[in-house]
Amino acid sequence: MPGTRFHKFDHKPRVIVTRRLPEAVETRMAELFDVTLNLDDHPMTTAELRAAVAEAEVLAPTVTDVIDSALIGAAGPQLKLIANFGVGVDHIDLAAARARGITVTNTPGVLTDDTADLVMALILAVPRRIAEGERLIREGVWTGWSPTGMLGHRITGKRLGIVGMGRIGQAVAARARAFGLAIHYHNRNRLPKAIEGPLEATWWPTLDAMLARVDIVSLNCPETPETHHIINADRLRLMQRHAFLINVARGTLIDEAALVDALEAGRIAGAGLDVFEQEPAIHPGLLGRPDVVLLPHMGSATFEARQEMGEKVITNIRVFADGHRPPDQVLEDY
Ligand code: 8YV
Repeated sequence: MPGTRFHKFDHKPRVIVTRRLPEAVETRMAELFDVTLNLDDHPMTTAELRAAVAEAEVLAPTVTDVIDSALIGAAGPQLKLIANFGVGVDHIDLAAARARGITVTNTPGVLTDDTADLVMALILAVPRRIAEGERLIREGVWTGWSPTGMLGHRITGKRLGIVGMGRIGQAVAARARAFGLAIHYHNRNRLPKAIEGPLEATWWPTLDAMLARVDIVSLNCPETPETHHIINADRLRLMQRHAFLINVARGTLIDEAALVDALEAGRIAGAGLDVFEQEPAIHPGLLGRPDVVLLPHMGSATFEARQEMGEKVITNIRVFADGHRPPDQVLEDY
């Protein structure tokens, strides 16, 4: 029967948090839970994570923790909830969690606007060469204005192709409309007219067809087995030579080696990347290129978002410990 695994805790839940969270969040957690914090914020080793899941009733991890089937297999029977700090859960083996009866929650909604803002920042930064211009000044090599200096490409009137039209994709579309971009999107399902209409958005049932027609591609889908390397060498070949690729979702959506090849061969015009295949390592072929803008996974990096993400983690733990379905449960009831 759905939901039958929820049971009320008769004590403060034993919570282990894997990274430092905003101070107010940690303070509240210490009031509410029997909590262990990671005061020096080091990414936990596998051995430390194994020790944590052997002891915790609730693990509060982040994107830097690999919660794979081996780790879940090492969990003691007391581990009941993985309350992720972040919306993406591709670092957690959901099937393994489900098989062990462990509930998984995330923090959707509160980082949507900030992440969409960063997409717009990259949509502006790459075609308009903003980071390159900034470097020119700092390196002391700017010799002054010239009629043909630092020319980039106009945004207004171009076609934006959004891959994954969920919360963040729609927030990108709303912003991009205000910049005069035409909205195209590829999504498993077409959106209702009530959403498509105001955005004047065009749905493409096949990604390949859309890639060949748009000027800027923004990846806004989660990483899943279906979307892994969704942008590979073949798909990069479908893109137009003047097109730009923006990714603030997950680095593993792109075959990074294929992207470097495409940039080197001039098959696409540039890329704006906030996420990478092997974070924090960056493909060396990207580092020296002037046609890419590289950011350190900072889509949700605002004080406001990180505070609200922490509040969501707390709410999910409290509701779960009270014996109810937590609001941001990732898997269906089972
Ligand atoms: C977070 C993110 O910073 O929420 C996500 O999925 O990628 C980022 O916004 C990170 O995941 C925190 O764990």
